[in-house]
Amino acid sequence: MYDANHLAHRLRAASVGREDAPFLRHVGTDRVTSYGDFFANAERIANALRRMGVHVGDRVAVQAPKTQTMLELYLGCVLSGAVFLPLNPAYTESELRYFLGDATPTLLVCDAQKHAALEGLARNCAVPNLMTIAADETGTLADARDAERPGFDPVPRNADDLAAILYTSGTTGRSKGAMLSHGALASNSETLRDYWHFTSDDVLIHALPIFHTHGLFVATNITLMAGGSCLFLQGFDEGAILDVMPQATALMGVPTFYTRLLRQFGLAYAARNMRLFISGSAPLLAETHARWQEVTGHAILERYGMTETNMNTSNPYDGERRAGTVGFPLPGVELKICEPKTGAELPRGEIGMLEVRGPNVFSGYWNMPEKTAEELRENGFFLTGDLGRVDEDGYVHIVGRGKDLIISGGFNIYPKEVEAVIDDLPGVLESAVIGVPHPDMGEAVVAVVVPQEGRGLMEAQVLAGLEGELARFKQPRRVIIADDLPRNTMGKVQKNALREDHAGLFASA
Ligand code: MLC
Ligand code: AMP
Repeated sequence: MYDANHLAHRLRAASVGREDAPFLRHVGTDRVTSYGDFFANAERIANALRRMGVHVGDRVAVQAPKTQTMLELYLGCVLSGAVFLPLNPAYTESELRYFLGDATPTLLVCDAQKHAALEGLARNCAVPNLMTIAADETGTLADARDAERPGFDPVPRNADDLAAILYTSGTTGRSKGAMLSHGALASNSETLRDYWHFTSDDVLIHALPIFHTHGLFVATNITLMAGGSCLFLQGFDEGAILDVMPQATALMGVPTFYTRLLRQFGLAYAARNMRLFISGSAPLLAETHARWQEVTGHAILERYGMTETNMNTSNPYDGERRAGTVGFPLPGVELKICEPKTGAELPRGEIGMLEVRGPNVFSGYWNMPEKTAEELRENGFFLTGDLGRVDEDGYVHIVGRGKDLIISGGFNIYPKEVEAVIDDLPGVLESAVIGVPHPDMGEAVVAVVVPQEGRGLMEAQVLAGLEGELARFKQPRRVIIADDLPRNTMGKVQKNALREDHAGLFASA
């Protein structure tokens, strides 16, 4: 009955007739949510959305704790033709203001604890509806859902229709809303389900956030499409993951998950029934790959993706999972290595910019046609901003980034955005924000700050100035006060020199 709705149909197909099969097993409680209950609740939410005046194509922004209700809202949006727009709960009010102003949602669903604080903001941004989700699954959205009946005729949507907008930070400092269609999401999850051999027997440890591609579209969509179940954790907790691992078959995580789990006693025993460990969102060190194999006997399967493209490449399921590589282009995905300036394709083995094309690629940036034109070629190839090469066996290696970007614990931070806030602080002349190696987060944010002449400036003052302005994960772990910034003859700040100077900052952290 979901046939007319491209994505909903594909998310539902594997569980039709298996209403009692478990979808979510809530870790830390005895609660299990069946497929039947999950979809019935999503239909109730779709009814509630219609009742509050959310129309086809309207944006529904969500900044809420990781809950079943939030997943039901995602599905409710898909069913009703609304556009799901999840936001990191770490974003501050000033960051949120930008997203609301840019996306003009019809509904904002926020954390119940922030309702009072956000009422004024929602009003100022002319958001007509404000509802809540609490970490314990209560809230006004749950009340509205429970007041409705299940049963909803899904709004017909085809592959090109918009399903979601995910904001990704921009090199210029302004976040861009990546528009993801029903077809892009559905095709990528179907490809991954098959490539990674997910079936209804799988039990995935789900400890990732659900406001990003990795936890929402990769982890959740694949499980739904396979008809399997998730051991659902509200956040990352290495002890809890180890406890539930014997009941699981698969784990998806960012590299920090793996380095933290390696520190746990009993990992080898806990992992004995596991089928698959997948890593992505940031580079996995070859050292972590080797250590994991030594301890558990499993070779982590590393894959490479982006908000704009979903997943592009993956190491093989059956063949060699080669450490330090992200494997092969997925079926249906074309990948070229190009000369960054001209876009000319380079011969095999040379380093250049990765460009990708396929049904997985996004439809453009929300309200930013000029940005879309810069990054998405007319022929459909997307300029990833990542630098890489393809080796003689066809494995793709990511060797660096053409874009000035820091990835800390799987979250992206654009230095430009942090520099802009620091430069506005009293007493600051200029700043340069860099990523330096960090044993836990992969990279950590460090700011090198030059005070105005005659002004004394302390690390603590700079950090205090950023509170409330930037989400915690974007705030520098260290601030270095310097007399000046190294520049080349063109006057451009030499970030490589700064990265080298401060490379050892967290060596023993
Ligand atoms: C939390 N903090 C971070 C941080 N996460 N700081 C920098 N980078 C991060 N990633 C802050 C907290 O606010 C806290 O600040 C302090 O660091 C310590 O927190 P913690 O308790 O150690 O962090 P924790 O809650 O354990 O989170 C770490 C983490 C989490 C790695 C588990 O960040 C995480 O789940 N990351 C996954 C991100 C993700 O899903 N990315 C996928 C993007 S999609 P304080 O000072 O308040 O204590 C994508 C495409 C693709 O990239 O290819 O997949
Ligand atoms: P995001 O914008 O959050 O989607 O992050 C996408 C970026 O994460 C990519 O452009 C890469 O730079 C990086 N990334 C994702 N997966 C990997 C990986 N396996 N190895 C290296 N970098 C990765």
